[in-house]
Amino acid sequence: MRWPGILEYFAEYLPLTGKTPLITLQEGNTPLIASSSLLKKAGVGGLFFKFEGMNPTGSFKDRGMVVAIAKAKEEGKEVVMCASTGNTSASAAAYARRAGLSCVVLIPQGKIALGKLSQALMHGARVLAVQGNFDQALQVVRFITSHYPVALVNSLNPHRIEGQKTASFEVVEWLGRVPDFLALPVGNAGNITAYWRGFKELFELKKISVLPKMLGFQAAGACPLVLGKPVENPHTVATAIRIGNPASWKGAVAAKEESGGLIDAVTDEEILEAQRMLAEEEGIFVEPASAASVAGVLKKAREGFFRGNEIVVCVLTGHGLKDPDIAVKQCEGRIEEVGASVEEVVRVLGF
Ligand code: AN7
Repeated sequence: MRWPGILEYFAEYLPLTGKTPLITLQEGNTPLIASSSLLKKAGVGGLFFKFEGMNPTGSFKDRGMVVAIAKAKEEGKEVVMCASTGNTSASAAAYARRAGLSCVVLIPQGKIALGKLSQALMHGARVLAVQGNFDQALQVVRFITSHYPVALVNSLNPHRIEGQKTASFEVVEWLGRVPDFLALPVGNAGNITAYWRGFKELFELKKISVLPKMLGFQAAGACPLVLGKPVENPHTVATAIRIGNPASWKGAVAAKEESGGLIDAVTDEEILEAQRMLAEEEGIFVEPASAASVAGVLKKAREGFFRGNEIVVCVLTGHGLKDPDIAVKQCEGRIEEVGASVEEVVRVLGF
């Protein structure tokens, strides 16, 4: 059967009306991949990767964006706008074009990964590079979208959260049970809010009888939820989660507290190490921010947090091709130069 995308497949769980245009790029239905090698390092009963980088624009943002854009179109909006560390802008630009809307994105100048920038540009968005960070850009966007006829498509838009919660439905459906722990990177905190809402909704509908514990991981240089106060100048190699004052702060704290989970920080070194391990040992290429979920689970495993029989799902939020610069920079020394002859290549390989 053809996968129909989020709006059709999850219609009964979404705020759709008869007038909502059912746009789609066939987002959702992403792989839930069983870990082989990292499972041993984590020392748990089961470790699975929900690879959201397999969505049409390469990140989880497509699930919520398709809902937000469809509702903006339904409401007669012609322009949508967001602030973004990159993935939201790529998704907004693609879905806006799909729906025939104009798109304006505000990105922190010099701090967005090349793949994401290329997407926003290619999909024809107006790209404004703001001389400031994400948090400042979001403040501008919030003001403009509440004073001008422009639809806000950041995750402050409740339709974004509604769409993103569908990932938790897929986890339960494909796993055949509720995981004991759901680990994910946290930036603006929309996604942890959305997953928790999804699980709670299934619980209230009596489709599941237990809830997972939510494990959120921030970068150590951008971990306001761990510190309990905003970070004015956030910094991390994982530019996607370089956010100092998350919009869904309350949602993240509620997810942590209600589920009995935690929000912790991982260093840039731990993030990059997890990114390399995923690529080298599991064959899965994710962007640095996405590796924060795995870095976090490995850190907790070292601390003796797990008993050993738990089922853990790590959400891998974005594809590795989003940020080729960081990837190549880590491996540059491995490129070997060689002459264009059989003898040369045989010599270098030592055959
Ligand atoms: C790969 O695109 O905030 O906690 O503007 O791109 O829901 O913000 C991206 C966030 C994790 C954090 N992983 O999710 C944006 C943006 C990746 C991301 C997050 C983001 P939230």
